[in-house]
Amino acid sequence: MAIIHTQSALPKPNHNLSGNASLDTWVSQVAALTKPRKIQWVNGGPEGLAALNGLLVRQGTFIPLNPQLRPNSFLARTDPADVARVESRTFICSELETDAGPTNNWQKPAAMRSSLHELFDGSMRGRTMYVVPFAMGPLGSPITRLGVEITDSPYVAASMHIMTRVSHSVVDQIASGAEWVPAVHSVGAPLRTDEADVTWPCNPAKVTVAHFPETKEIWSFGSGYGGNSLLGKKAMALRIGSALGRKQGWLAEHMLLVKVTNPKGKAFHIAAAFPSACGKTNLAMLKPSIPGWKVETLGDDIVWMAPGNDGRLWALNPENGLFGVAPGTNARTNSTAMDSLATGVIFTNVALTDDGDVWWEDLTPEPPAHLIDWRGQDWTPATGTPAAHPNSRFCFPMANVTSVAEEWDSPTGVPLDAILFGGRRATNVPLVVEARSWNHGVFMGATISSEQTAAAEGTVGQLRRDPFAMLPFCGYNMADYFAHWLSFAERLTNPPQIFQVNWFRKSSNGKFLWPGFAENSRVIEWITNRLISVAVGKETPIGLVPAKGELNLKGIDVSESDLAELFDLNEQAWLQELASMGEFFDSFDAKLPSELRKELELTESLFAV
Ligand code: GTP
Ligand code: SPV
Ligand code: MN
Repeated sequence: MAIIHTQSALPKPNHNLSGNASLDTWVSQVAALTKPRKIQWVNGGPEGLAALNGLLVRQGTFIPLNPQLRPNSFLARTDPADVARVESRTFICSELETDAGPTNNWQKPAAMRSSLHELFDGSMRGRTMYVVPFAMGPLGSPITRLGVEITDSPYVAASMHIMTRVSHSVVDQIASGAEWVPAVHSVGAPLRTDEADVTWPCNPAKVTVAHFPETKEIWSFGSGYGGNSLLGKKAMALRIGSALGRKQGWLAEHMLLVKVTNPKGKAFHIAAAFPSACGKTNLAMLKPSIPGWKVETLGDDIVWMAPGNDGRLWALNPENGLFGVAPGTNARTNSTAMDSLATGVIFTNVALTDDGDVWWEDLTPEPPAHLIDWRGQDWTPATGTPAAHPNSRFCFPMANVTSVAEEWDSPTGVPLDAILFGGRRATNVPLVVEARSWNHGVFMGATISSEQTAAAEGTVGQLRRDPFAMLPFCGYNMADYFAHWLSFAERLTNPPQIFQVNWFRKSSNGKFLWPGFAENSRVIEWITNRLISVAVGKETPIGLVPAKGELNLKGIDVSESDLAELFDLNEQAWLQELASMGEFFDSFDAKLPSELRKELELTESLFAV
């Protein structure tokens, strides 16, 4: 059960001091700069969350949903200009540009500090400044890292209660000398005393999400949305986390984590890295369509991994909740998510039904006759624009997940058997391929490309390299990150096996060739059969694919020709693909580990034979 629900302590009285000198000094300094009307410490627990929810309802940011249909749940509508992560305004501020690398936006720390000083000066005027102490990972686990987020958004403070373990015991641990990450967030919309507030204050023109990996600090300005503002998530657990992991010998990854049990009762732990809005939440809650199989959820977005004394790679989800894509979620595609959404959910930018419930595209085969859309406007099927924003999201605690594995908040994590890399690829990339070796698997991760989604700004559908699904989240030079991954060949005596998957290949008429969702269990079956050598596979230049008859297609309607297309390797197209990978590698100059170039050359040579 989630720690925030078992905590019995009442919220600490509202005062300005924690009793810890470094924490108190930082809070006072941030307050002196941002000039809030009031400072409020939050301490987690259901009472703390309920108080914030109540305030958000009173100020109009939260619309309470019909308690008969969706108890204790709320709808928030953002400013239409604040709907996704803003990668172009996300910065890694290392002293040296080469430590941020060619895939990150870089600014010199001193220059960024001076811009931040200007942005945050008086930015919380007229607002309450919340101080939110939180843990990423189970409290008391040696893997867990602590943070404190200061925010002037009660929506962010409430969401942090779901996404992280907010607890006063974090302050106690900091007082005893534990390391912690300071994170400052402001919506960047100061209020005059005579001015009425809007329901979603923000400052889209000046969004700045800055990370200082060397001093382990985070500053975020202007956006209240998701990863821009819930700073335990992408900012701390991935960007600062990856930089820490490099120094300390572990990995912070944009991955889901599941426990899969086969019909013989053998359990496997699998992590999978797919880019934003490419299927992690859905695979994390997979309900297998094949008889006798079980999938249990350990995490849906972030995994921290470290070698254990047994030479295996151990994995833990540092989050306490899910912030998942709503559109496309329904009883057929993800009934577990639907069941888990029954109560205690914050919805953002979905549509509101006339009976006070939520709706989004594809929730039901036929849309309701009337809705209020994500912008707060009347909507009918004739309106012609989506009723829910394509990046609309639901937010609920892991404890809600009806398929949650009991080990999900185990302080040790779980030993990994397999790692999958994937993306949205309409062409070229087969349904599943197994890597020949650890280094080949790292090459697969390093060269993942995917069509862009609505999870960040940019053109939806545009193909881009998104190595390890970490392009927007790696806190240091991506070439050093590749080298760090390669170094695990020596750190692990029993490494997880690596695979690449692609649920999104399309036929020439634009239809998905693979039914996906529950049917992905068939691919998981082949993967686990490979792990226990029940399947032998067939070699190709890009790795091992299922041999004839090894992919279980009993009970589904995938034609022979679609199956052939799902695994088709067009030599010409692949030589072009490899050339484009080579160009991507060139962007890292001499920093690119030679092992990756070798894997590229080996693949090219295998196409030639
Ligand atoms: P982030 O939270 O942004 O990191 O995304 P995510 O990787 O968790 O993505 P999610 O599982 O929420 O999926 C995003 C979209 O992909 C949803 O609209 C899903 O319906 C769709 N999707 C997920 N799995 C499949 C699949 O197997 N096949 C197809 N065709 N679509 C899928
Ligand atoms: C993603 O974009 O990968 C997400 C959503 O998981 S957000 O938290 O907004 O980054
Ligand atoms: Mn994500």
